[in-house]
Amino acid sequence: MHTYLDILPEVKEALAAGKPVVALESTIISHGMPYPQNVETALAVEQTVRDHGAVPATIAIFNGKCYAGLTAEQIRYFGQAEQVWKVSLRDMPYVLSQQLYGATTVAATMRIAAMAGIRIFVTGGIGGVHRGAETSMDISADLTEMGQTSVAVVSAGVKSILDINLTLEYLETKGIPVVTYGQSEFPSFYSRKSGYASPLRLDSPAAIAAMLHTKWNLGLEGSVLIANPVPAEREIVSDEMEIHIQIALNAAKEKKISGKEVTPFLLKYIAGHTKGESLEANIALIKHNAKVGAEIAVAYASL
Ligand code: PSU
Ligand code: MN
Repeated sequence: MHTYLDILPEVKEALAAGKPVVALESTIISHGMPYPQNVETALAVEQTVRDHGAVPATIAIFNGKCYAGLTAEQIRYFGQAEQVWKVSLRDMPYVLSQQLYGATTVAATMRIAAMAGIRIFVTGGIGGVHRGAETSMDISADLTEMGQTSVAVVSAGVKSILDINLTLEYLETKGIPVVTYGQSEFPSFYSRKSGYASPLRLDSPAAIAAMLHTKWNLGLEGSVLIANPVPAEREIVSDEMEIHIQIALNAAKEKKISGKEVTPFLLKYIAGHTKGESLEANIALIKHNAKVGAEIAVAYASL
């Protein structure tokens, strides 16, 4: 495994000393947000993790290796380069053996975090079951990976470009606990509401860390989805967002967007048509997730 894994010295030292480490993904940098906000956000998120007592490890692929921990210079590269692959699990062997630059999705980031020994991972939103999946079968590999790899994921819930109800059903099928931090309703990324009750609720990082500890000590492999609602002052009401989502879904259908391009297309389209308001919310919620994720990592490391 070490042939394919390179851990940044600071991250390696923290892991060896049992100190809290938080993994971060890179698809959000290269395919989820425009430049320069993507680079600013990635660096600010790393700083937020540090400010709350943990060591950040942004994960990506290049030179035939998986990197757990990037330098600021490498993050800047991923934010600007044109030829960066969006790498989910199925793409890993190709991108590694071809020595390409790869930004990792939730699924691939989780797997590399697990290889490195990192247990807590912070992102904005996970992939899930797409609307219309009954016929398209478009279900993100993020969900299957969460069913088998023991890395907890902190996100702002599930984005309403997806079918939230079907995503919650799929998480249940895969045995993945879904716990919302501090409220009883499951959040939907831009909004604190979704119309669906959260399967579980916990109100402190310590309680969440205790649940992770219990799950993995029981030998129950797999992830826990920790849903952290967007800060109230940055919330975008669901009805407003739904209009933009419908337009984006229609545009995707018209342009025959398929496969791995669907999610980046929808994200870009919506960001472009909400005059940056959605981008502001996106940045705010991922920073908030970084704070909560670091607090959970600190609590988990103390157990
Ligand atoms: N949702 C977001 N922002 C993102 C993504 C999803 O709000 O950046 C990215 C993540 O990297 C996630 C990936 O793992 O999209 C899912 O892609 P797909 O639906 O093709 O599995
Ligand atoms: Mn898909």
